[in-house]
This record gives sequence, C-alpha cells and structure tokens, in this order.
Amino acid sequence: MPCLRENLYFLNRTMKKPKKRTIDKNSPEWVPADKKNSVEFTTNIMPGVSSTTADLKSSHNQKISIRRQVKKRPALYVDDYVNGILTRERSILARAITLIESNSWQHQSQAQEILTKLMPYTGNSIRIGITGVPGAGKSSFIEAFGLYLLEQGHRVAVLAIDPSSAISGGSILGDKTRMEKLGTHPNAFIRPSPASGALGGVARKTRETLLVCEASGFDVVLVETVGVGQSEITVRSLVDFFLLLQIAGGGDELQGIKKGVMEIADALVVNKADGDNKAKAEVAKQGFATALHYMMPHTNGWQTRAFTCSAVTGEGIANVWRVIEKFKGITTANNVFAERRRSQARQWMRAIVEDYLQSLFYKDENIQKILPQLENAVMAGKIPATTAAQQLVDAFEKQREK
Ligand SMILES: Nc1nc2c(ncn2[C@@H]2O[C@H](COP(=O)(O)OP(=O)(O)O)[C@@H](O)[C@H]2O)c(=O)[nH]1
Ligand SMILES: [Mg+2]
Repeated sequence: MPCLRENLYFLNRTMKKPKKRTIDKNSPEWVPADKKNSVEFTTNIMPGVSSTTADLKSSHNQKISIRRQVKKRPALYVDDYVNGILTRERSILARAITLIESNSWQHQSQAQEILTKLMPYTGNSIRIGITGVPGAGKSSFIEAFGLYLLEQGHRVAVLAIDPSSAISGGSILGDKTRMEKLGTHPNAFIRPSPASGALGGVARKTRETLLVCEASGFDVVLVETVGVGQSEITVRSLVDFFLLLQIAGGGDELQGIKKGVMEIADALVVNKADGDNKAKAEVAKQGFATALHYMMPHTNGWQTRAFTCSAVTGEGIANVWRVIEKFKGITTANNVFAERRRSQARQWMRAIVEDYLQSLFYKDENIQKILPQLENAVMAGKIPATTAAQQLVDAFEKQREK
C-alpha cells in the first residue's frame, strides 16, 4: 500500500514540524504586531490537541487515526528468523519468504544468511511437482491430496511456479476456494507464486522457499505449475517426484505427449475418474499406459505408470501417495534419490552463476553499443554467428581488463 504509506509519511512530516511562534502564542504569525486587535485580523489561535485525535472528525484526522492503527512490525534479525522458522512460527516463516522474494539487495543478503544457517535443517521432505493443463484439476487434487496427507499426520507446504502470474495476476493458487480447507489447516502452508520476474528468478525464489519450509518442519512439499511449457522443466529440476495430472478426452493426451511432459513425469494420473466420466478416464489411462510403454522412464530404476483418481470423490488419492512412497523406497535404495538432489543442487548453483554472467554481459556498455549491428548482420546472413559471437566476447573481455 504505497499510497497509504506515502500519505502517512507526508502527514507525519507536516505534523512533526510545528512552526515556531515567538510573538504571541494566541495570534497567528502573519498578523502584523500593531494589528492584533483589529477586525481585519480577528483570527485567534486555539491551543492544539496534542494527545488524541479520536474525537476530531474531519477527513484529515481520519488519516491520522489510520496512521495510529498501523503498527510497525519490529525488525527481525537473522537469528530471530532462524529461530522462528525452526520453532515453526508461521508468521516468521511467511516473513522470511517475503524476504526471499524481495528484489532488494539488502533483503537478499539477509535471506542468504538465514538460508545458510538453516541448511542443516533442510532436505527432510519429499518434494513433489504437480503439473497439468488449466482445468485438469490441479487445485482440487492438491486440496484432496493435501487433506489426505494431513490425516496421515504429515505437514504439507504448497508452493507454485507461475511465470505468467505477473500478467494474469496469479492464476495458480489464486483460486483459494478450491483449497479452502487446506488453506486454513494449521499443519498446511500455502504460498502463491512470487508475482514477478522471469522464470529463472521465480524458480530460484521457489527453491529457497522450499528449503525454508523444510526447515520449518514441512515433510511434504507440493510444487504446482501450470502446464505451459518451460515451467515444467524448471519444476522437474526442483523436485524428487513429478506428477502429471491428465484428463480424459479433449486431445489432452496428445498435448502431453507432444510437449514431452510425459517424458519427465514419474506418474501420470488421470483425474476426474468419477460418475459418467469414470469409464472414459479408464480408457484414457490405458492409452497413456501404452504411450509410456514406448518411452524411457525419467528416473533410473523406476517405471512411470498411469493411474486414475478423483479429486471430488477421493478415489485413488491414497493410491497416489502409496506410489510416491514406493518411489521413495526404491530410489533411496538405489541411491537415485540422493544423487538427483545432489545434482539438482549443483545445477542450481550453476544456473545462478549463469544468470549473473548473462546479465553482466548484456548490461555491459560496450556490448550494448555493438550488439544491435552485429545481430542485424547475423540475421541478414552477412557474417556467421560464430564470428559475431567472438567479436562480442572479445569486446566484453577487453572492457573487463580495463
Ligand atoms: N468431476 C470432477 N470434477 C473435478 C475434479 N477435479 C476438479 N474438477 C473440476 O474441474 C474444474 C477445474 O478444477 P481446478 O482444480 O480448478 O483445475 P486446475 O486449473 O488444474 O487447478 C473445476 O470445476 C473442478 O470442480 C474431479 O476429480 N472430478
Ligand atoms: Mg488451479
């Protein structure tokens, strides 16, 4: 609420600087000394109210009372965050995530300190990615699945990666109505996608948020993404198990196959297997099973299979969890689970370095000067891309040497 804050700031400033009056306390300063009692200047100053504005009703004073209601939250130190997260204080967890999501340099460096201290307490969850086209029932599934997990005594965090949310205003997890019960449960924590930035930035923030949730005792972390292309690959690189939610009919089977999402999934679940749709869902499941048969499973030692469920009746929901537990058992035994996490961590470190170098490169003054003409020359087929790239890199290195 920048507007409110600005107003209050202004109010504060103007109120804190009363003008000095040395001539006469009861006479305004613009009244000439010799005209104090003249009818021309009948103004007389009343003593100000210094302690309360409660019974003053002008709109000006309403603003003052708003200012009084806004309590400034005490600033937290790194250790306050760390302790709060470890003792599972939700409000502190939420504030730490806000810090992670902030683009301010100061916040980010504080977030890094917090994360470093929390690292020994991370890693104790199963991280599950969930994707599917809009309308597949992701939100409904997460509600049903999440509530089932809570019944089993788990603590569930739900995060989202939605790079489109800056444009759409947050499509994922915006539909709180479908996660009403989960959203209010003390052992569940739902955090919508950070609302801005490129996929890389959103993903980095989500990864760090995931770690913080783990440190706060959430042992199942669900990461939702809408099936719109690149974001599935990103979520795959964040999670242990990747679930593709499908629906029968409408050519969605083909969509999944075409986009290659099936190839990175550890399970395919045909949702809405209820009522009249149940038989169709079974048929679709068979179709997927056949398609999967010809694909390389994404996880070593694990055969990706198709299942059905209904987020509405709850049928098949418990089975999805059984499949995931079996997956964890097998991949832990063959070390694929730990190995995947290790390589994901390395991949993330490299991705952050690459992001940084890339922005350093394209922000470079020299590069910005010569880039357009080189790009045009490449596009027009006048010089080979390799030559242009070499010239760019040379120019960049020269600048660095200075
Ligand atoms: N019959 C039936 N409808 C469902 C099921 N799951 C979701 N839906 C409906 O499908 C629509 C889209 O669900 P939603 O969870 O918002 O999908 P999302 O866009 O993937 O998050 C809603 O109208 C849901 O009520 C299900 O298992 N069975
Ligand atoms: Mg949804």
